Amino acid sequence: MDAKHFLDVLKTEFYVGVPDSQLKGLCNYLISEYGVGNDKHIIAANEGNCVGIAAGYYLATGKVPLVYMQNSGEGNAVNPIVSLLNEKVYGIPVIFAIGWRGEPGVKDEPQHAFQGEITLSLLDNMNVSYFIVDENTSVEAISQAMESFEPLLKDGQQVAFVFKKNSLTTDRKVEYKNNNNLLREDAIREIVKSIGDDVIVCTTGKASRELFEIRDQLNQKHESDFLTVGSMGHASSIALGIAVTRKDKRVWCIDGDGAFLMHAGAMFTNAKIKPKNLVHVIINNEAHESVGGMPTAANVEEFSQIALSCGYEKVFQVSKIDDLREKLEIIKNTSGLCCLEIKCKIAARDDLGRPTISPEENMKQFMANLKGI
Ligand SMILES: Cc1ncc(C[n+]2csc(CCOP(=O)(O)OP(=O)(O)O)c2C)c(N)n1
Repeated sequence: MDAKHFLDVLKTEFYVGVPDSQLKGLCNYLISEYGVGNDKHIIAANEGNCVGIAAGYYLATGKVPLVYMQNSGEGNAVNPIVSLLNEKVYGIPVIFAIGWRGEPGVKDEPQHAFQGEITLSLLDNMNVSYFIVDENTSVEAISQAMESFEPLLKDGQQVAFVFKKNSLTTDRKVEYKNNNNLLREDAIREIVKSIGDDVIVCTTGKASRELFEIRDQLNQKHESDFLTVGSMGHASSIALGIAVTRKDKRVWCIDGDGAFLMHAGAMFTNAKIKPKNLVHVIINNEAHESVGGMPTAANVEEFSQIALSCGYEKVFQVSKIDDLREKLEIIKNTSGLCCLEIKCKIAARDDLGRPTISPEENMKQFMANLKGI
């Protein structure tokens, strides 16, 4: 179904979400129609923020907003849904559009499996009524679903449309680009080549897929890398937990700007603890490249300066490979909590694969390696 036809039925006038590859049609339509970061359409740092913003819109207008997200974001949204929107609290009506990754019976990546299984029951538990949309769902069916939702919304309840794969499209073309030249994959390769057997905790999305393939290309094992395939935004916290426990090992967190923003409070915790052996790399392409290139929530030129303000001891920003090489040498030869921001373009290889070992195997190898070194 065309995203425009879907939205025409809803008659909503305000949209807030976190981008999702399965909702690319909706995201691209909204961006081409309304732009982003204004009084019509906002991309938020995380799905809980989306719910808060939507609630604010309702308080200001009395109109029902649309919140869009991948089902992996349900967890981030649970608290404000049940303690803010729910009719036992304020009773704020919201329509959700949820991309259903890991739908039972449909092949998908391991991090989506359990979330996919519990997607609908989580909605049930939160008293959010839902309608499932697939490739063949008609606009009439959406209209009927909306008719049945109307009394619930009037009653201050929340409803959801859950989108199966390929069920939302758009013919609008949006080009996502920035002014940077460095490719994320090349930056990650440079880090891998430079850091010997130091430990890496890598963020959700294509960065981890690239890291996995880079190790193969270099004939190296995967045992030094923890791939944070799910739990977007928590890579630097995982790295912190390792760093404080293994003070003898340098730990590199490879973060994305979208992931960093999703749980930006982690940076403050890192800065408070100040492990001398933690290097927080932020690949800043100003975009959610892994799910289609949509812009991230922040308009931040220099994440490294934020790190400095938080209390990181050394901060660097690079946008060229030579400069990256040079800064990696400096970081390796000093100690202290460090942030290395790498400005990258919004791009990835078309033939990028996925890790060929399971998360469980990744963890086993990682732990065995950490124990032995
Ligand atoms: C809680 C949650 N919300 C949304 C997603 C979907 N998702 C996976 S990767 C990604 C984009 C990550 O962006 P960024 O950290 O900037 O890295 P990039 O892809 O640009 O390298 C998103 C939104 C997710 N995995 N988890």
